[in-house]
Amino acid sequence: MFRKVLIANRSEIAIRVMRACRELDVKTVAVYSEVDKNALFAKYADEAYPIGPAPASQSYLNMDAILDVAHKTGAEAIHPGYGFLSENEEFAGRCEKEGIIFIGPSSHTIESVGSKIAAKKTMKAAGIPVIPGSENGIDDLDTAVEVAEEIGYPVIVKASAGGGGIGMKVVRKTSELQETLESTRRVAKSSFGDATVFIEKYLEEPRHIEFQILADSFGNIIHVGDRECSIQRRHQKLIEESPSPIMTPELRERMGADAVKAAAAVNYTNAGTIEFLYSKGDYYFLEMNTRLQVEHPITEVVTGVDLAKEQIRIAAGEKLSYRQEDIRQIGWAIECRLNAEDPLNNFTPAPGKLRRYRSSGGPGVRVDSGVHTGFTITPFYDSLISKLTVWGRDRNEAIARMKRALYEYIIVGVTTNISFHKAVMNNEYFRRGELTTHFIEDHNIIAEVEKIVAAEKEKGATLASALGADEKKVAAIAAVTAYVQSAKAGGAK
Ligand code: MV4
Repeated sequence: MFRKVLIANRSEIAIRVMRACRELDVKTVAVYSEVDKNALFAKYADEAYPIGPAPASQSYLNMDAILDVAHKTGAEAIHPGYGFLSENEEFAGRCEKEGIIFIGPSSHTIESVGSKIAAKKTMKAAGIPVIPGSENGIDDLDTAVEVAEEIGYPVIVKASAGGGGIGMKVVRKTSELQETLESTRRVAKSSFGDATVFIEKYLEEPRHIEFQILADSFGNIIHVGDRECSIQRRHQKLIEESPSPIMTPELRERMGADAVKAAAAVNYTNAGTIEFLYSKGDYYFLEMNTRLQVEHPITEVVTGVDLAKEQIRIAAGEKLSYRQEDIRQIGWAIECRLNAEDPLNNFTPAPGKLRRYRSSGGPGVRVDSGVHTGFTITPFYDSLISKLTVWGRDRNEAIARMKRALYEYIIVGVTTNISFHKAVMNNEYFRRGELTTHFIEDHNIIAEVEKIVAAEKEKGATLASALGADEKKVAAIAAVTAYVQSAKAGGAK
């Protein structure tokens, strides 16, 4: 096992990885940007070093500065967390060259799934279902028309180097094809430096289902079950659950076996995720994520597997400590991402200082967070405040716990999306497990959020005037009132 690991990330995921290190008796090195000097993760570490100014390009993406700290502190390995350098083949490659172990797959594996066209070809050759479409990049209209007519409209044009939903557009008829081909190529070139695009059948209301993978350096690969991540906004996941409400033992067997095959096809090692789109009873390989994901806690909660510790053990050359038959998903987990953002203003980030922050707890509740009262959420990084994960013996118990926990949160100083999560937990389609990637629009969730926000404001204002409190205290009182009211009402109604 390593003696010392550097964590090249910030906030809750840096803490998550350091917790794993501490349980493994491994010393931790944090690196932080100027605005994170007083962040919890920097204090949690055994050692912490500044790596540059706030903009990520000058700090958390600054390979030279990070590698320099690793060498100077004698860290034997680097855990990249998610985002930032976690799926950067150049960084993984530099670690390999400089004798530092990158806690993730090889730079070669990262590169081989970075191109969507190449990844799709590899998976198809391995016998894994892929969405019908062009085998190669498309640069002329004639080929595009031919492919589109063969698979039938609607089709989607996607950037091969794309990610995060950027560089993809739906085409519903031939007359739109030329313009979309050109515009998608332009976006692909400017966003990813590679104009290559491809075409595939557009699935109208798919569900996003993914499988967690663990693979060691001895050829052992297992899957650690499924997650469903259909509830998202502009390709930002907001709610995830495990298992997927549509999962059956037979489907899990088939998809899980394909996920393992997919990992084997790219010589995968460490933790990874195989994403599938599910539509009308069929599933298709979508892409592979070569990192520990934001939503990993739901898998940990239903399986008992500590994914971060497994990652570190694998990187240190240990064999997988589980066989496939040891993995069982017990009960139900749901994660809500609590962000500083305004669901009533297009989910626009709402950075600011947390004047009060109190999270939830109690039975079946797990909180992964990197903030504290007095901490400022800056516009430089994503606006995650807290990942709230609950476990229940079944889906209904998990939903009831989530509602109870959401009402226990007290956050004053920034606008959050907690109201959005309350609305979803109350939605009849959500409660029935009827999810799609268009869930928020399809069920007019924002109208429900408006009602919740208005009711909570009203409650706060009434109490504030009764107490003769000034304007500034109203928000704080509203938050406390919600907490007290929910306790009185039994919370999870
Ligand atoms: C699709 C699709 C429908 N049909 N491909 C969005 C992110 C990118 N990685 C792939 N995405 C999609 N690809 C075909 N052929 C719908 C989406 C999609 C989506 C996928 C997963 C989760 C949320 C999504 C939201 C909108 C669109």
